[in-house]
Amino acid sequence: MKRKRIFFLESETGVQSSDRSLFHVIPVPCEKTVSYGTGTGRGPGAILDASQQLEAYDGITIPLEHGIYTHEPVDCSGRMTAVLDRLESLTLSVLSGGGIPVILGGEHTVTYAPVLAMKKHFGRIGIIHFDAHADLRNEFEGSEFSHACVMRRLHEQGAEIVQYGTRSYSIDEQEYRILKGIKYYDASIMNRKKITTIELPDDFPDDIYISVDVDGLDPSVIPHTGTPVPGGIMWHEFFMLLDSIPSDKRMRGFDVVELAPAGDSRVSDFAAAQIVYNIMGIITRRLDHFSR
Ligand SMILES: [Mn+2]
Repeated sequence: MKRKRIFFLESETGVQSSDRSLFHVIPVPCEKTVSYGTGTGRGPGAILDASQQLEAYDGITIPLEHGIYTHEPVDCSGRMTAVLDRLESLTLSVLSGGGIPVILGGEHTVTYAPVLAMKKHFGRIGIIHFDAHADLRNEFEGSEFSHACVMRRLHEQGAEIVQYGTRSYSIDEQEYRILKGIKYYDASIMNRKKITTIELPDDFPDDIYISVDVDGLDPSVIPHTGTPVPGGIMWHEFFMLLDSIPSDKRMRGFDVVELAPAGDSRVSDFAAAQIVYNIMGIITRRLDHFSR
């Protein structure tokens, strides 16, 4: 049964025009290499449904005034590499129109495509990565394009990465981080040192992409995800971190991935939708700091 097309926050905006919208929401209902709990393929639909309950006013401004357009969900049939190719070309077309791509996953593997598109478009790209997991494995369960490998593949492609909230990873991943000088702030370090601001290396790219695996947050905030891990980032702490991103950095796009909707509880779906809208708010309030 084909799902009725839903637009992000359509309840407030109606359907906005594509070429006049700053934000281009791209649903990617992809679930191919999920290893534990399933359901992340239904994540984008659940976020779009929950977005109808958001308030247009986020407590500071009205981010939707900059325009939010929701694309048709990306065709996730066939091989993972084919899905990624489709997503990369759509992201490139959004970027060349001056839009900000907002990717709704889906498993974390989908992050590969928009970041590659950003790298092609901007030359350099830095990823601020929120996750319980490092996603730096060379391969996982026989796949190099597993959700557990996505940051490794991107680092190999020259993307620069800083990780926040990590707390579950292998010794090989840790060795890779150290070998490659990937900066990370594990949840335990953040907690012990009371880290509430984002610190980026001096030479970190000015163009940045934010990748939010919802399991980076604490399961008390977002319980419905494939691989929940205790001890994550709390709600207000998360937005304090995002607000602290240095103002000379340009947030070029972001994703929210790995939501696995429960069906009988809306708590995680709504939290994920609110994260999407709050990040839009943070981006729009920083637009004065740079010309697009
Ligand atoms: Mn994760």
